[in-house]
Amino acid sequence: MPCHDLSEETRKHPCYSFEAHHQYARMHLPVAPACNIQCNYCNRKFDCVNESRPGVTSEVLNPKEAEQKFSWVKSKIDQLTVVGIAGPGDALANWSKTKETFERIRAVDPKITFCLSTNGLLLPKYAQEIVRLGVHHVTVTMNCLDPQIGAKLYRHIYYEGVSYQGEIGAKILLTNQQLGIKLLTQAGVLVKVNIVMVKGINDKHIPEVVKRAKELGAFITNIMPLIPAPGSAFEDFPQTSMDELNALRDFCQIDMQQMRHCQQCRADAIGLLQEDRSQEFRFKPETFQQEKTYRIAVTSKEGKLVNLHFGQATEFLIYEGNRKSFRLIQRRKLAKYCTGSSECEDEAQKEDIVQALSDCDFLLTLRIGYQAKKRLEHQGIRSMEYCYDVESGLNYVLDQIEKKEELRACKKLGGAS
Ligand code: CLF
Ligand code: SF4
Repeated sequence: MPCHDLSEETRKHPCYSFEAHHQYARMHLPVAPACNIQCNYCNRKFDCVNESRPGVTSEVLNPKEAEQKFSWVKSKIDQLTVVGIAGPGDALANWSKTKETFERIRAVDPKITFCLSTNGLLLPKYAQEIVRLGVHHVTVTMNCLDPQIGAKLYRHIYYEGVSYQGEIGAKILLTNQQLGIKLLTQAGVLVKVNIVMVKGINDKHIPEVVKRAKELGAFITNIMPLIPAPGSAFEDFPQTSMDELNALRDFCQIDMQQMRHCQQCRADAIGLLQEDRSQEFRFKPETFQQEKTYRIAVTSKEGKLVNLHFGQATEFLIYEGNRKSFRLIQRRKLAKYCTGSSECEDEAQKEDIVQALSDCDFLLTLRIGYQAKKRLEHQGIRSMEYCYDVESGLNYVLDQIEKKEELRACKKLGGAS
């Protein structure tokens, strides 16, 4: 893309340009539920519609729904210039969903600017693909450079099928963040580095982080206050004071341009930064709910019955549909997840299989082991065990979804009374 197009995109990007934020709108598409790290300031389970902070959303969409919602919002908000994927988990931990969403949107709108936000763990792996997709604005949250500080900020990371804690985990994350930022900036992507300021943990270290961001070629840094999320490890920490935050921003401004108009948006935020309209654009039953479709991977020996263990499957039947009908859209050939005790140790292969299914919402299978189930959940794929025919199994999945939604609705009613 020629440079003047990039500067035009940036001029109209409400987060990258202070002048743009009063005029131009962005929408976040919450297609990325899974996360591969645990920051001590985050609790993504807590869904409060009045709350505004990253990681929170009132709904999770699949790529097709995201495309529908984009078209809907675009028809209502003329000044929409940016579509971003910012969770509620990590955009890259849900890569196939993120990618499919951008591809679908590009097919219906060749001009809209793409943006994504990530913790950076998988940036070295996906930087090239990000560039190829035409994403020219990427935010990486990089809170520190020192693994000792990182160990206080991150409970664990989940990388290539293994969970790491403490300084070892932090070191992998911090290394990948820096390498990933470099790969992006070298390819001409404008990187914004977000830094969460946690008093007593990384506040004194932040000027070094800003300097490093500059060396890596970042465009701007955005030092953000800690908002203590209920249920998170930092829930009792004090919220960062604006005076301290602004003093730090002023200090760091000497080295690097500072963003000062961030609203710490929800993962489903829509509209001008200062005027969130996400509630106005919640999925309406009459427009979307009936059309809500699911993608379900099924394990079957011959295609009629759900009669194969997840670990033994070499082919997954991929169905897409809703209550009205399901259609077999693909037979996906993959290696066996588990073929015997020795091969069961092949973590990379297991991870590849999970990644290859990451565009699916559910797995319908005869049996699945605890570890495999957890690993799929990390990718946002729920597994359900079943043992009759495929058709009734697909409906069984829908029944379970409806039951869960009813339960959630009852809980909300109970809480309000
Ligand atoms: Fe979204 Fe982030 Fe893109 Fe903006 S938000 S992915 S860069 S389009 Fe903006 Fe929201 Fe602050 Fe993020 S105000 S939290 S900086
Ligand atoms: Fe939460 Fe984002 Fe951290 Fe994941 S990377 S734990 S979603 S704040």
